[in-house]
Amino acid sequence: MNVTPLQKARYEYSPKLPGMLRGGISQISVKVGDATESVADQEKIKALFPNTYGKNEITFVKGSNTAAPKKQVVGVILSGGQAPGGHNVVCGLYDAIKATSRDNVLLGFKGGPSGLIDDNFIEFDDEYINAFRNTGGFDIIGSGRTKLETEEQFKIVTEVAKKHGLTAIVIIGGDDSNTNAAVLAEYMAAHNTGVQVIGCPKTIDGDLKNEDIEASFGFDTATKTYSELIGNIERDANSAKKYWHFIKVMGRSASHVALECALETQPNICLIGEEVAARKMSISSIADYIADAVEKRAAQGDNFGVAIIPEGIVEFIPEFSKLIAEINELLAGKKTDEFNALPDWAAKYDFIKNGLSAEAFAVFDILPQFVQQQLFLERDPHGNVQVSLIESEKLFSALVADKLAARKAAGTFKGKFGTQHHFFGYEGRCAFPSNFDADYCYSLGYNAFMLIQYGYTGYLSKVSNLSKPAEEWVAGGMPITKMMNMERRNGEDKPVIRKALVELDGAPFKYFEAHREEWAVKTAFTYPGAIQYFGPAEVCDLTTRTLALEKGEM
Ligand code: FBP
Repeated sequence: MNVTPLQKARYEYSPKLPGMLRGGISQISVKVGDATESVADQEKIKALFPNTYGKNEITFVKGSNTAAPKKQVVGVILSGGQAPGGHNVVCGLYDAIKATSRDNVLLGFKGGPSGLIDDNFIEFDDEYINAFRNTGGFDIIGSGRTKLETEEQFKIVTEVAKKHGLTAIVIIGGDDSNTNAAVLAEYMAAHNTGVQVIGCPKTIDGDLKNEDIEASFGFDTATKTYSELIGNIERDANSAKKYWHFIKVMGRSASHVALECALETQPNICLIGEEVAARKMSISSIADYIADAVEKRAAQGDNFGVAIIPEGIVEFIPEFSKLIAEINELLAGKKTDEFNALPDWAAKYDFIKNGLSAEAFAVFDILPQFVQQQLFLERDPHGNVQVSLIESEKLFSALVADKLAARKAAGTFKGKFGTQHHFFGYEGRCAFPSNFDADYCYSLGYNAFMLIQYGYTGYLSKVSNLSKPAEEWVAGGMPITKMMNMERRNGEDKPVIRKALVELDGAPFKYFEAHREEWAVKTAFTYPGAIQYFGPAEVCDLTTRTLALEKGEM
């Protein structure tokens, strides 16, 4: 393998562990905390998880290791979208396993959860692992989005586990994958398989967090990567002074990524989906809001700016969600064929006009034609509109252009409005993990093995106090059932980990809200620059603004 100088230097980096996990496995003892309850729907969750519900919170402390010695054969999977640091979770797990006994084994199941079903695996050794230390990506074993959730799948996993003599499975994933980890843990316990299941909190979207999990890994690196790029664009905009840049950033179900990037770069505009939903904003009112900033800046001679748009924005706009629901209905079943057989867009447009309610059609009709067509062309295997494929950065720049044209005609807007569009998503998911993510992930993996060694199952590896130096981090575990509630999913009531949306009364949003009016009109851009891996801690080990604000440290 060709190795770049940075890659080589990162191989040598020693991730920092929380103080209580330092000094060797034999010096890690366990402190059992309080019994837990789920965040809501306690009786229902308890009934669904009779073997794993209500377990105690766990913290590791310095002291003699009292875990009963046994040979450990652990299987690990990476699940869902890539997030920087995933390799280090595997490395931390491997190092803890091997530090306990060289006879212990770590198997990596390939291509995500389906690797466990297909029994597609490799056994890790030092040489293999060393080539992935402190690097980005999930290519160490690959990832996938197959869901492990049916009884049939659990039976197969049990067979695979039996074949390899697995003592534990570690699932590295987001809220859905860890919900499934909890269900698998319950199944394994109910069937006396002896297989423990431990989860690790991953997702660049930042929406797997709660009072126990302060951050999902990957959020730090991904937002720093996007913020570097946004800062560079801001500087370009401020140099050339001729474009408004519309930048979409990843984050389908929550706007944490957009918010963090805004806190890092102080753009003129940043939309927050949760606020749009709470204030029931319409497409037109959002376009007006942006156009107002363009007009005010133009009046002071600044015909340039930067607007950040979260990937999932359209689903937060109530009238847009209703439109999508009606389109899905309109094309259900055989009607898709009927629609596709129509000769041209004019005929299709008539079909749509006749099929939608007047309210939904009014929304459809203000969309630029390329978005109207995207709504009908890009469908998922179930025939539903793929909202994530809608180019919302182009949608809003087109709507703002319409608004400004009308204002120009009315004589209120006298400036220019040249635009550029960007989508930052995949650029950040496999970046070399920041020191924070490298340390956090390694600690999560190392800690996951401590939970296994002490016999716990159905727990999420928990490392907290993250805004402090790693020495002061606190390592332990929390029963996944504690984070669950019942939600309606695909027409059924299901126990799930509650997804964390941006809280409009939380410190990060409040900070943004207090400054955005000024940022909208002034050129208040800030330029974070590239992630630094070597150098002073105040530059290299900085966590996110979101975390600092949540912890009251900013
Ligand atoms: P996870 O929730 O699995 O961590 O993935 C998040 C994400 O990166 C989103 O931000 C993005 O919308 C999505 O994955 C893209 O998915 P895909 O890789 O399937 O295109």
